[in-house]
Amino acid sequence: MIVIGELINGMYKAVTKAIQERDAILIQHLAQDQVKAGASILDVSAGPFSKDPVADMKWLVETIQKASLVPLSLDSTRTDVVEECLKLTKKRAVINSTNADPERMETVFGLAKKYNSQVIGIAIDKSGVPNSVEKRVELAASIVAKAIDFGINIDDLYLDPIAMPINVAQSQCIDVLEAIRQFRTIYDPAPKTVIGLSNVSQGSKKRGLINRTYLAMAIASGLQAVIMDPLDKDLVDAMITAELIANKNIYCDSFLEAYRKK
Ligand code: THG
Repeated sequence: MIVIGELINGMYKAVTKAIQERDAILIQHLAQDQVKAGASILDVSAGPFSKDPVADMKWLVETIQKASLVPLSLDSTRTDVVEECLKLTKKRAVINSTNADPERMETVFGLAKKYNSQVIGIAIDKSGVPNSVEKRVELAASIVAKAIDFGINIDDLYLDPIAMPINVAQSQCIDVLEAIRQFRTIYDPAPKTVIGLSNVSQGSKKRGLINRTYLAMAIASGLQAVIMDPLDKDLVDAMITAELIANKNIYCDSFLEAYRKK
């Protein structure tokens, strides 16, 4: 499983405060702790409340890279912000994200070619989040087609069926799992699949339980990458166990320790 650490995001109040106060230490600890816990990519978002996303995101990228040279997932709806950050990243970055809007795909895949980055393509368009599996697959297929037009390597594309909060869109939770299965059949070789796991429990009680149960089910559906909190030990234990049951690793009695040593 490719773990993309979600914690450097202005959606977290403490992170918004650290960005405003330019508290590099807090951000650098979040970066190092997530990498130590198994994240191989860090998602970076200044969040919806940033008044100056260009300056805030550039500061985050530079601050993180002083502490850890880990690939970054540049999470911004603004492509000008993404490009400024792509100029700074020292490792191959992930652009998070394009949707299926033709104009946005042109811009994002153009940036991916120019800066040799990977791309997350989210199955939404101008009319918003689809409410069926079929629509999700149709949008994902249009993203794959455009990526191929641009000469993007299929291996460098992650498809995201967009996980929705269970308290507002309960029936879509199972649709997202079915979309994960079907996305893998759009093209051969198959693009990778990813979800923003914590979306599912936003606004709910027992968030940890919902997150780890959903992740186990998504792994059974073939999920290969996940944006999540790697510091949630119970979640990581569930992920390791689900991957073991999915026959991704060889069983031994100390399978949790063995995975973490890798
Ligand atoms: N797909 C892609 N990118 C994404 C998402 C996705 N990026 C953002 C998001 N979804 C994934 N990251 C998070 C980060 C935090 C939370 C949820 C998803 C979260 N934050 C607490 C909350 O809102 O309740 C913050 C609480 C606090 O202030 O401490 O849940 O789906 N491609």
